[in-house]
Amino acid sequence: MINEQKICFSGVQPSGNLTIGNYLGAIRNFAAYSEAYKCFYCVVDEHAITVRQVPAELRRRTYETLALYMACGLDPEKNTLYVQSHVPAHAELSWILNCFTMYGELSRMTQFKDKSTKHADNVNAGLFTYPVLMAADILLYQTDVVPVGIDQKQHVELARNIVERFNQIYPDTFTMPEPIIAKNGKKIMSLAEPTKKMSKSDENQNAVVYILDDKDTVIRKFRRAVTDSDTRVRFAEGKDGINNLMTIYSCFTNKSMDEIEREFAGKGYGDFKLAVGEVCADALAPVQSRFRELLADKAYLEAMMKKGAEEAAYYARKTLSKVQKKLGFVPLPR
Ligand code: ATP
Ligand code: LTN
Repeated sequence: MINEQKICFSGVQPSGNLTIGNYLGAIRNFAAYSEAYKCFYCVVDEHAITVRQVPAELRRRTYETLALYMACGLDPEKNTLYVQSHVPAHAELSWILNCFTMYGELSRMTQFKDKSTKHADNVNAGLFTYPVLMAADILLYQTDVVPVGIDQKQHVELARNIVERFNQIYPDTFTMPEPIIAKNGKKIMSLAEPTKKMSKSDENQNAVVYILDDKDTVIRKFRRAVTDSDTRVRFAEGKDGINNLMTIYSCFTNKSMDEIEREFAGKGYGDFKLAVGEVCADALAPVQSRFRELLADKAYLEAMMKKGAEEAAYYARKTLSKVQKKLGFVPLPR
């Protein structure tokens, strides 16, 4: 807690173009915390290099992710928006927390298992200790709440285990963080394989709707979405494709599944898919135009990037110094 205000922290990797999964499961919900919490929203470029990145693309996406935060309604005056590698305390605390995290705990992380299958030629130590860096991100700010999609819940739980272990040895060091998972949109599925999470690093462009896709593309992608041989729009077990489209429609319209079933009674999948495409494209349009404006003003983006990093570094340093002192590290003599 900073001056009695509760803290909210979350991050997004600049590892690809952001998807409506990132939007509905995470970013869209961030702005809601700005009033009641002191919020830190980070572009986690150090996490992104756990899989190979093309430097020029990583650089471009780092700016873009920051601009998207703002385009999705995060005011840089009310939230601390910054880039992880600009605040060295993340990497420093991460090393320390590595010494308080067990090999067995990290081996059980499902994201590690998935990504090491997917990138079998590059199962590097960073991929394995990824959740420790994420714990460092969270714990550096004495975070109370962490809004994330459901795929990140296990990582936040690991951060909680680290807090428990660390605080037991060195009492009152870290605040215990709580994951906050959106009720609707916590796991948007791939349009091509609706049993798999929609992921920005998916190679199949048709499986993924990007926040920056234009209206025609959005409509085309939904039209091609994999469904089933039933014809009625209804939410039911085994209808993964339709369930996913209904979830997306519900996220954008705030309608319940019952209301959606009634709205499309007697209509086919074709009409429904078109409607999903339209509400999605209409919701994304204002985000896209704001994004373009922001991206055209690099000086402003850089000024905000700098301001965010300075603010974040101030709070991060405080926690890091406290941790170093507790561990017995000798402070640099003045
Ligand atoms: P990558 O494919 O590179 O692993 P990603 O698409 O999973 O990336 P992240 O940067 O890892 O995206 O995630 C940013 C935030 O978006 C996290 O809070 C994550 O839980 C959320 N998120 C990612 N994909 C989805 C999804 N399909 N549905 C809901 N939330 C999601
Ligand atoms: N691992 C997260 C991104 C992330 C994050 C965080 C989310 C890095 N550090 C701290 C919340 C809090 C992901 O979405 N893959």
